[in-house]
Amino acid sequence: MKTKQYLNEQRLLVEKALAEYMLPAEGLFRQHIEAMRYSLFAGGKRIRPILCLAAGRAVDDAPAVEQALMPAACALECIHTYSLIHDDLPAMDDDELRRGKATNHILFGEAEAILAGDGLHAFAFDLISNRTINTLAPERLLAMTHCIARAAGSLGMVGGQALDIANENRDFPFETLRDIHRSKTGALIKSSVLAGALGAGADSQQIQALDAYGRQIGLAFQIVDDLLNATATTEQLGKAAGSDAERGKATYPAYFGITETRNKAREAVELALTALKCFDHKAEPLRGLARYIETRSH
Ligand code: GRG
Repeated sequence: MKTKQYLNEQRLLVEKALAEYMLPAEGLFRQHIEAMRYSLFAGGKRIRPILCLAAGRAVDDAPAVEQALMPAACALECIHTYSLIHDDLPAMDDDELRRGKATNHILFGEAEAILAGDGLHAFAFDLISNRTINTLAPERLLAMTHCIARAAGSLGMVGGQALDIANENRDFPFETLRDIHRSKTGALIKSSVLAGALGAGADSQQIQALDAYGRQIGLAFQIVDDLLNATATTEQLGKAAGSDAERGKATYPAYFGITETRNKAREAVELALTALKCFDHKAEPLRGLARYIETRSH
């Protein structure tokens, strides 16, 4: 199956599951849940949940496994969406456009947007710990929960954002940029792969290989994000293009120029593909995803 078709089918499956799991906007907390739903259903490529499902398939392609991974896959999307809402706030990147629509705080106000992000963050762990929708063995769920919580927190995404903010308007060595990318964006992407693998019962050799794959595609994803910010249009991206240069942000293109940055993204994807050597045809979706990450246009 072509990667484009696979991505489309998986995205629809994830959206169907999100629609089933997500709290309805009714009752006492209607307005708050409305704000959460607005960003969660505003579109988005759903790459993190798709990676989780694809990593599970690489280990065990029984349809029941994919079904069993769905709550965790959706939890990853909730965490990602919360991070986007908070990242867009005036205190952070102060953006007005996300996924082609007004950002959460523009529509609901700053306080509501903070709470919508907080609500989605907590809801992610509600999903992954809810026994009525999870069929995986408790020890697998616990391992996945720890993997995702660690990646989302202070040693991962939140830590990376803090490092990014602390270094704004400063000159810093390339190694710091690499650390920011690895934690701010890479950690949640890598944990999406590992959570799928843990849920599907991967052995230690498979975990080691997927750890390397996840690290490389996480890096490639942010390098390409830097490239797109510098080269694509706001219409293509559904978010402000050229904002990194405007803010004088350190990025891969700022360090290396466009051509060398493209080479670095390709190198990371090649390393990711090499890491999958021990997997058979069941890892084909993961291979397609790595190539897609290098060539994506938004
Ligand atoms: C805790 C107050 C508080 C804030 C946290 C953690 C955080 C703010 C922000 C996370 C950092 C962040 C948003 C990194 C950018 C990652 C990135 C490249 C996002 C775009 O992801 P895509 O392209 O987006 O997958 P779609 O819209 O397709 O889902």
